[in-house]
Amino acid sequence: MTLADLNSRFGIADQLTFIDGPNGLVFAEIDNALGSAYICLQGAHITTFRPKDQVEPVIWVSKFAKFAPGKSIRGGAPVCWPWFGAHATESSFPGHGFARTVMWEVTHSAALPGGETEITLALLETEQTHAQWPHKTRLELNVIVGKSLKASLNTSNLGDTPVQIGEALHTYFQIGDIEEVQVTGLENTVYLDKVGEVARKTQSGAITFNGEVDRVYVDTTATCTIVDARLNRRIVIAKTGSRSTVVWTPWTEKADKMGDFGPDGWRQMVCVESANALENGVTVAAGETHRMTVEYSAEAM
Ligand code: TA6
Repeated sequence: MTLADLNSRFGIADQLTFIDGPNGLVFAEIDNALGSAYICLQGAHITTFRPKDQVEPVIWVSKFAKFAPGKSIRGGAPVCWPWFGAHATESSFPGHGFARTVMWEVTHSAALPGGETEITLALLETEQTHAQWPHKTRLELNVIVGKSLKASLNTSNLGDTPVQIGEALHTYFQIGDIEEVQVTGLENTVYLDKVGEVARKTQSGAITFNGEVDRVYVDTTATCTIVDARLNRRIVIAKTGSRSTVVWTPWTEKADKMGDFGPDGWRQMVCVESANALENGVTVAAGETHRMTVEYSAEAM
């Protein structure tokens, strides 16, 4: 669909416009009285979100992100699906699944009565995706942009046998400085610590950061909060349909190796990812739909 077709079918005056981005990538630009966001049609990738009452965006995107076809974008809210992390058996398959690097199509848009803007995208399956995922499923992302950002990642099983998925909204949140924030909500929760010797531990108190952190918290439906003293705000991360939360900062060495954080971009982000990972993988029965939802909001401290 051309840009003109997208705008005539799904554009909304003064709220939603489709624009050309770098390297032929197409973006939905959402800007209403309550908030603004950009969503790349590749990966249905929300690249940033800012409530109008916030100076700083709530969602971080790297100034050195590679916006290129087939490449994951550093930052935003990458859709990890239909597996999280490395594929269970195929090391050649992409980490975190293929959803974030393939094209999606717009299927719906609406101006909501409360002033929010809604858009729905669906993953476009190809021979390549079927080669990695030989199941009859449909994946949709519904996004509502307002004072908060709501997203719902919906997996429908169109086949006649159950399918097992892993998933995450691998969201990078904008913060003042990683050494001055803490994440609350996961106290006393068991996690897999992926830094150094992989081990299962239990969270004691709030999460603070003074080095690389890469943890998959399991069996948790908790709302998490990023308490940011420097930006004098809290970012609240509420979720449903998710039993894992991943907390990640690459710190300097890993960020440098990844090459798309820039010199110190890692200081201004922390990932708090609503997920279903490890033993929290989801079995979607034939004919059923599994929904994982998040709501991101910012409030003054
Ligand atoms: O969610 C944390 C994590 O699994 C880390 O281990 C690190 O690999 C990160 O995701 C980023 O992965 P990416 O494939 O986006 O570079």
